[in-house]
Amino acid sequence: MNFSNKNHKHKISSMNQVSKKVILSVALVMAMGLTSCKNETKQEKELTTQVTTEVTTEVAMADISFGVRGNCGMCKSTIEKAANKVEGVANATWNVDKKNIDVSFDATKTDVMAIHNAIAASGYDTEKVEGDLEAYDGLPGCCKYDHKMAMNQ
Ligand SMILES: [Cu+2]
Repeated sequence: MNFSNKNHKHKISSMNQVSKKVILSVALVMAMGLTSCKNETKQEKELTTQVTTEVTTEVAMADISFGVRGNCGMCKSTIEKAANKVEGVANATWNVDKKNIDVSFDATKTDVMAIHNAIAASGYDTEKVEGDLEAYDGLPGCCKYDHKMAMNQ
């Protein structure tokens, strides 16, 4: 009687150990599954973001540099303002010594000629479009540049 009772107890405790082990390993597998799922989702998101950024940069943004005549700081302000007014232009910097302008623009929104035309409309010659004469007449005296001035110096 005593003996069998002992044996019975032993059986129960070993059963408990087995089921504990099973539960633990199931929990472990589930936890690992969850973790790896989360990681995959994160990685996928990161990849998608990277690709989108690269495509946007490659397809949309363009940098150009072309000649624009002008004399001084006021010319710089007028020329850059005219270029920046064109929708899609992100940045325009005119160089007073070199007589040229660097423009970054979104090629899906505008094109090079639209930028030339906008600058010419403000009275300034570009290497492709002559400055509007009426606008030129309205420029301050210091800005009346020489129409034969060399560009891209
Ligand atoms: Cu000027």
